[in-house]
Amino acid sequence: MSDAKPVRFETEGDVGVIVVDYPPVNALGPGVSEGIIEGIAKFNADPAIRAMVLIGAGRSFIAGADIRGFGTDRKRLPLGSRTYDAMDASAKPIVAAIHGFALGGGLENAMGCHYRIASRAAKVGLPEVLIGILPGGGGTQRLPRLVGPKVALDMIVSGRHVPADEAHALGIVDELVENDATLRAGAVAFARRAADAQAAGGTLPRVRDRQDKLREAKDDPGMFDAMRKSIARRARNQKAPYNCILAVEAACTLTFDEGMKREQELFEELVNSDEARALRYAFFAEREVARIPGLPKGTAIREVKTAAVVGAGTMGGGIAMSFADFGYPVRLMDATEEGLAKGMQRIRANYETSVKRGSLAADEMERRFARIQPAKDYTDIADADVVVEAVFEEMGVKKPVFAKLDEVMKPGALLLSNTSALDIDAIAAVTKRPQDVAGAHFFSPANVMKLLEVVRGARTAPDTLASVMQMGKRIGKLSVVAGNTDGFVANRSRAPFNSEMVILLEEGALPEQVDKVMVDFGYPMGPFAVGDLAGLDIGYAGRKRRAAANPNYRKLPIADRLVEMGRYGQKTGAGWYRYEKGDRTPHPDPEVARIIKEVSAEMGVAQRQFTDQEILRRLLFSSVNEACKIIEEGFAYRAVDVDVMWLHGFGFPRYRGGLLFWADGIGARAVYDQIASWHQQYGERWAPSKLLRDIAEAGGKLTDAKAPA
Ligand code: 3H9
Repeated sequence: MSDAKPVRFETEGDVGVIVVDYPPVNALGPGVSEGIIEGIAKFNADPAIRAMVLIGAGRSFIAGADIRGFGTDRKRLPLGSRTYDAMDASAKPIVAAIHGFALGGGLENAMGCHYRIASRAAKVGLPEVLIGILPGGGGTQRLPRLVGPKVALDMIVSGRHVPADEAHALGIVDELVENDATLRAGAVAFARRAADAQAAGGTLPRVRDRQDKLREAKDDPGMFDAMRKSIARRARNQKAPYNCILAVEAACTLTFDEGMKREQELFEELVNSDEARALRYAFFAEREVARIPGLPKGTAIREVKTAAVVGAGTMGGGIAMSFADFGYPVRLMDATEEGLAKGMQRIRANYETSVKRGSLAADEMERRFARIQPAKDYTDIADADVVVEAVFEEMGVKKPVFAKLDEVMKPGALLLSNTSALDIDAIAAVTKRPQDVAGAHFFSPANVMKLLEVVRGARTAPDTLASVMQMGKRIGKLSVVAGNTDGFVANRSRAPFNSEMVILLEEGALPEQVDKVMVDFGYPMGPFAVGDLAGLDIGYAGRKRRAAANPNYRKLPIADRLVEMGRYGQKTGAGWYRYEKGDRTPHPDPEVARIIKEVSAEMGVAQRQFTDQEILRRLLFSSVNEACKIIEEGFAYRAVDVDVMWLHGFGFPRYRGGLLFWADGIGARAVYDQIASWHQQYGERWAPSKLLRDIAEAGGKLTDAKAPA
């Protein structure tokens, strides 16, 4: 960090400009708020200045409080002496000039100003809830006064980013300018007009004085309870969304100053909570995974402008949509004309569903669909910058595709395989350019799921890896690098969980009991219900493959029996649960309970009762142990890689940080001791990871785990 002050003061004739310059995103780091206060005092004292503009340097207005400061003993200015208090007390008008993002404390500062003007591409919002806190800089008191409590509740409880034109329509922003380049001039002109209006006898509008919009709560006092009810499921186990509602409610029932005090109390309840710590960890983990250790500085990135996808099945179609959704022309090919036609139809149907649901405009759908062009054969895709193979998950099918891609694709094209487990080196070996080959494991549905597991083969070139990571970012994915091990990082770390959940049944648990424990923990669905949704035949094929390759493979006879009886899950109306025709609700099935008993008896396993905690720990500790092995063997760089995969690939509850962050909450020592004891009881599958043992013995943290250098 340079010695340069984070806030500087400039003048444009009779307008003082307060410029926040604290890269990369103008967070309210040390000295920023103090600098804004100093600027307001300075320009108020300067008789040559009639009005002020508050603006951000670089790519954003202000992205909010400095999140790194939370959880430390960071000092905060006391109530009554903060930036917005100085704004409220200012005798001269202040105009916030917003470009990029005005988030959290950024929007709170903007709302402290008398006026707000924004560039059309700007976004505003109060996303604090997403990091487990609430807008603690007056946001819960000022926003309801500006837009009414209903809209304020929606924005604050969802944390969503609101585009400038919507913010303008809502009254958050007073005026729009076309682009960032004209923002400063527009704001200075606006400030002069404000000064003229003031000179003509007008008063300065302060958001804190507004009452008109708060009346909405008097007309509809039930809105707060309705909001609590509507979030009950998704906000379970969390406190921040509820404190947000309480704070907005306070804005409607208390005076402004009392409301500010209430906001402060509700903020303090949250800022050091487990929930907030976990969400902050997740926020930084998602950014950390983009950093690839050991990547040579200045590694050139291959620019991806066009894409191709081979295989027009569900995955291939979803991958093609992922490119099209972010503006890339993409060619889709398939082994058969019929497969291609079906694939194109499926894509169209998926888009149409989004239009029907209202999440996609019809004209935007047409633009996206038009970007996906069917390709007749390999020559049609030869000039694409990247090709993603998404054919059947079998080496014998994938290898010939890669041999063909090697033949036709232009030099330097990225050759990616969408595989969830197959050996990427074996795939690369059929080409004469293994340096250009990597795995690109998309999760299903590929156009929806954010995780992209990028698999680094033994010969994948550093610039290939960096280019695929960049490509992932450009198509809206969170890309995480994994090494080439069976199941890579995501599925390998998840595999023991998948076995353990069925083994629990052998010992006396029921699918509905296990599912309830995991839903109560925070998963959107229980693992057995998810299995039924995905189709039980998929896991069955994988188990057969692994059992054939490894005589010590732990078989799962109950799961196998269901599949052999034709119970494939939702698609056959029965799996771990039974389903009514046309309905996806899982119903516990006595027939499944009977099969479980029967197979367990055949296996000679005694049945017993389980506590919820034992179920939870049996499932998650098995994966914690495996994740440690993966890091120890160098297939994941560090703990955040595993945690981000669990958050975005498997629906692990975000407010628990991630698998290894959660385990740290219990403590590496306690986790290790339990695993060691299960090792004694159950044998080899619970053999503890050496890395886990080392961390436990050193009193360390799993989130500090790193691959050997
Ligand atoms: C708040 O305001 C509380 C107040 O109500 C009251 C307090 C009392 N702090 O995401 P990017 C870093 S709470 C510290 O890759 P993008 C980020 O880690 C705050 N650092 O860029 C990254 O660092 P690195 C409410 C921050 O263009 C770099 O900036 N605000 C912060 O994809 C670039 O970030 C939020 O929750 C921060 N506030 O997205 C907004 N923000 O390069 C959080 C970013 O070392 N931020 N960094 O990895 C965001 O949502 C996105 O960063 C943003 C830009 C949309 C702004």
